Amino acid sequence: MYTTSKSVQIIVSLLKQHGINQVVISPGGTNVPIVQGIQDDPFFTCYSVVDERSAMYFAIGLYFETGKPVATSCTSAQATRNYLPGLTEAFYKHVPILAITASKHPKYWGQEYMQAPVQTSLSVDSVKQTFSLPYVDSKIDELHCVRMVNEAILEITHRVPGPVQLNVPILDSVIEVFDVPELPSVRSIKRYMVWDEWNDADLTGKKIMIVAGEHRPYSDNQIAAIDGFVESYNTFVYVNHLSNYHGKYAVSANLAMSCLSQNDFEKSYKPDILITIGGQIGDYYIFGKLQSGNHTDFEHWRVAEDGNIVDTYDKLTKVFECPFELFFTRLTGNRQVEHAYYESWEKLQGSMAIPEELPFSNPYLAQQLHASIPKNSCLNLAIKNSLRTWCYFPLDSSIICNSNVAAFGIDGCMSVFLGQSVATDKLCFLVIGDLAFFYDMNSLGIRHRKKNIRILVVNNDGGAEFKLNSHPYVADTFIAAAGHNGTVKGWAESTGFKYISAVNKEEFLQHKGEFVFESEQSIVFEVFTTPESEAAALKTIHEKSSRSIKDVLKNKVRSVIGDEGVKVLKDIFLGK
Ligand SMILES: Cc1ncc(C[n+]2csc(CCOP(=O)(O)OP(=O)(O)O)c2C)c(N)n1
Repeated sequence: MYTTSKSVQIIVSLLKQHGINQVVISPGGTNVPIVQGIQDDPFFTCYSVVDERSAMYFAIGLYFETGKPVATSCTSAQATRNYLPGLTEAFYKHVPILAITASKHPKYWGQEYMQAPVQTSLSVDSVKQTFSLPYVDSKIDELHCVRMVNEAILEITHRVPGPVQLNVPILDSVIEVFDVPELPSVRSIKRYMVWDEWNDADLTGKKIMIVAGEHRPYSDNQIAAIDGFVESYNTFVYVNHLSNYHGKYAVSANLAMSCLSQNDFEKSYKPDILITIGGQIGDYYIFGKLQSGNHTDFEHWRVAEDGNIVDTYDKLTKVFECPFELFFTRLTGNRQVEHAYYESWEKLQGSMAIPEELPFSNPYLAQQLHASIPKNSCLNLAIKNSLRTWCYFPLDSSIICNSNVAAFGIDGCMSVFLGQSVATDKLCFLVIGDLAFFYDMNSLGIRHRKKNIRILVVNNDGGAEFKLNSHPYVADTFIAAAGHNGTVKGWAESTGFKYISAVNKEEFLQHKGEFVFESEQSIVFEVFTTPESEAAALKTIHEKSSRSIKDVLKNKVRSVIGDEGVKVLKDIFLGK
C-alpha cells in the first residue's frame, strides 16, 4: 500500500520509471510516507543506515560498485545537515545521488515549530541543484511536482553527474493514510543527448505540429534542415512574426488559433506530437489551446541546445539536447508523404478575412500599414496588444520581426528597437502603446541615431490591453493606468525626431505614405485611438473569423458525409 500523499506517489513512480532502485534509508518520522512506499515495493533494494553522514558516504560506495545512480532518504531538520560531508565528497567526485530530504510544510519553516529549519540552503559545492517540491494540493501543484521530480532525477546524470537534493514537504506523517494499492500513472520525461540512441523517436503516421518560437533569421543550413524534415512527415510549422521562418509548410495561424473553439481544436486540429524549437512564441492563444487545463492529449518534444526541462504545455515527454538542425537532419526520412495536417491548418487560416471596415484602432493601423512596410525592413512590436494585433496580418517574408517576449516587459521595447536600428541601414519600425513608450522614453534621447527610425505610438490613453473584451472588470484608473501622460509630441521633437500625428482615419491616411518612405529625419507618428475602438475592432475581427471557422468545419463534414448525410444529421439534431 502507498501513501495518499501525491508528491510521494509521484516520486516513487518516477524513481521506478527512471530505473533508480538502490535506496539508502535513514530512520525518522517525516520521511515515513516515502520509506513506506519504497520498502514495500519489490522493485527497490533498500539499505538502512542510521547516521545520515554515514548514509551518504555509503551511497557513494554503492555507486562505485554498481555504476548506477542511488537515492537516499532522510527525515527533516538536522538529518539533512548531516548529509553535507558526504554530499560534498559526491559533488567533487561526480557521483549521481538523489538526496530525498523530507521536510515540514513550508508554512512551518523557521516558525519555532518542531524540526522545521529551512533545509534547502545547502552549500553551493554540495549539490548540483536543489529542487524544492510544492506541497501538492491541486492539479496545478501536481503538474509542477511531476515536472520537478523528473527534472531532479534527470539532473543527477545530466552532462557531468553529481548529487541533487529533492526536498519534499510532508504535511504530517502521523496523519498520513496508507491505503493506495497502486501507484498512479505519472508522465516520465526523457532527455536525449546527441550520442544516445533515438530509437523510440518514431514519427511515422503522426500529425506533427512544429512550433517555431522567436528566432533570429535562419541560416540556409537551418532552413534546409527544417524543410527536409517537414517534407518527409505529415507536419506543419506553426509560426507568428517572431518565428522569422517562412518555409513551404509554415502557417501563421494566430487568428485561426484565437477563434477556434477548444472542442473543434481537439476534434480536428490538435497534433499527436508537438515539437518546439526556438525561444518563446509569446502567443497566448496557442498556449490556451495546448495547455493541460483543457485536457488535450499529445506528446511534447522539446529540441534545444540547453536541454532544459521546459514543460510549457504540461505534456513534455522528450527533450533533445542538440541544435534543431541536427535533430531534424537525423530524423528526416527519405520519403514523400501527404501533408493532410498542413492542408487542414492552411485551409483554416486561409478562410480568415479581416472585415474591411474596422474602427480607428491598432488593428485598423495594422490593416492599413502591413502591406506598405517596405521589403527588408525590421519591425519591432511592443508586447501584448501590438504584438497580437500585428500577428493577424501577413508581412513580406523579407521583414524581420522582434518583440520582448522572453520576459514580457513593457520597459525596454524602445531601447531594444533603437539598439537594433543603429546597427543597420534598413528602415526600422516600432509599434508601441503609450504606456510602453513613456516607460522607456529616455531611450529616445540616446544620441546614436540614424534617419531610419519609424515609431508608431498608438496612444489610447493607458493599457488598452486590460480593457479588451477578455478582461471584464473595471480597468480604467488603476489597472489600465489611464490619464497619465498626454502626448509624446514635446519629447519626440526635443530629441530631434520629426513628429506627425493623427486623430482619425483621414489624418492617418494623409501621413501614412510619409511614414513608410525613406526620409532625412527619423519619425515618431502618434496616433490617438480610444480603448473602446480598440475593443470594438478586436471583437469585429473575432466574430467574423469565428463565423468563417464554422463554415470551414461544416464543409469539412459535408465533404466526408455528403449533402444527404448533412440532411440526415440536421433531421436528427433538429428533431425532424
Ligand atoms: C515592466 C512592466 N510593467 C508592467 C507590465 C504589465 N503590462 C503588460 S501590458 C501593459 C499595458 C501596456 O499599455 P500600452 O503600452 O499603452 O499598450 P496598449 O495595451 O494600450 O496597446 C502593462 C502595464 C509589464 N508587462 N512590464
